Amino acid sequence: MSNNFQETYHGKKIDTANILNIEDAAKLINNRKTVVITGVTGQDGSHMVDFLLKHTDLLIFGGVRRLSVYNHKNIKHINSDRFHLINFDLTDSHAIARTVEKLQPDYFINFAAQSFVASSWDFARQTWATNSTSVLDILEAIRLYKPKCRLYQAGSSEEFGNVIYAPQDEKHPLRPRSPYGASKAASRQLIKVYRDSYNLYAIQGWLFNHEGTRRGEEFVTRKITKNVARIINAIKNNEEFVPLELGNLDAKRDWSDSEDFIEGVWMMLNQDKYNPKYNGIPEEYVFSSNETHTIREFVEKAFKIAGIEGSWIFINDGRAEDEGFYLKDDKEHYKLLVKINPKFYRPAEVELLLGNSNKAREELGWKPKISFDNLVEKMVKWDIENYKS
Ligand code: NDP
Ligand code: GDR
Repeated sequence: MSNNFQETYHGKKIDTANILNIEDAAKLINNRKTVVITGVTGQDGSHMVDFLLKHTDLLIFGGVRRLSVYNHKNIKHINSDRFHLINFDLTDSHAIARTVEKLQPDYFINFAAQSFVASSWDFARQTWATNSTSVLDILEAIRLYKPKCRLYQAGSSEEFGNVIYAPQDEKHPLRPRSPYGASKAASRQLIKVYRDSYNLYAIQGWLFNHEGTRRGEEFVTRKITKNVARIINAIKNNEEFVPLELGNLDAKRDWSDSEDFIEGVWMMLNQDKYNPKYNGIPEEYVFSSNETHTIREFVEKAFKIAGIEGSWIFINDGRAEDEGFYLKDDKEHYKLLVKINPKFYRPAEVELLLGNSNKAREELGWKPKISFDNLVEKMVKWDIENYKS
């Protein structure tokens, strides 16, 4: 991304001038191999840009949609002539077709989505348009304009939903519990139909939850680590603070590090290179840590890393909402750190996710590097170091 910034907002650079239309982007290609990555302002897309700049010589076009206030903090560190932003919106089929026709990408990595499960009940139709209809548009564009383009579509453990066995592997049936989960299950079916019908290299992994310091602040892990930083800062300064409010503490998730999964996505897209037994038909894989933890455990660990040993205590009659996470000070006073707010409960919950990623480990040689403990520590330390009141 060049440094031709034209405006500043609250002292930060914004790069409106550098977002290319497709025709101008096409002029930059000059026979180079190209990848289109959507969702580059998000967690996974931004890590994928970093990964491909480091490990390949691909020309990278990162799709961003038009917003009134730019949110490019996950990509503002990137300064490379091989990375360019393009105007792109998943809900515009013309934009999708134009992107594939004019850029002729060798890879299309679709990380963009309405990715927040809780909002998918409030915006079910928008979730469907963004996560499912758009995938049909991408598949059609690839079929028509660049059938050799390899497509990665971001699938989710939320497709397993109301699980019938654990750990969940590639054979687990799709039993989504939210409009989000249903939208990803639908895109999986579309991908398979197009792969089988037109012989496309089009795949959708099942990625279990993955997190990190670029994670959006409404997802539970980052919400916890940001609030731990806020609360520890208040305690250190002897200031009052409001407790962190959460919903269901007993849901279990299989959490990993986003950067570990990015490498796995690239392996899935290049099975001819990574799988010695590859037979010309791409496989789909589960990516997971193969461990599960409750939200409660994440809370305990995050506060502990910040130096706070809290305890869960029930007040009143022991309803779920009457439980809190408390800090007892040296004068035997209790301070409420975390409370339950039923507004964060979902209309339907996925209670248990526990993955089995052995197929990816055995066939692709993929292995995660960051453990659950390392992940929590990394996120808490980052948020404490970067805390701004
Ligand atoms: P994020 O929420 O961090 O990023 C989502 C990205 O999608 C953002 O860049 C957002 O742009 C973009 N986007 C949303 N709507 C549109 C649109 N209409 N047109 C163009 N871009 C759009 O998600 P993650 O990086 O965490 O996840 C990446 C993908 O992987 C998603 O598809 C998600 O559903 C899926 N997934 C994620 C998992 C996880 O644990 N992280 C697990 C399994 C699957 P903007 O910044 O403008 O909002
Ligand atoms: P999830 O992630 O729904 O698994 O989807 P999220 O972090 O939002 O929720 C995980 C679990 O925590 C419980 N929870 C809360 N969640 C949020 N966001 N806020 C709270 O206050 C809270 N309290 C408890 C939730 O009920 C849930 O059980 C993520 C997304 O990245 C998807 O895009 C991806 O597909 C899946 O992971 C795999």
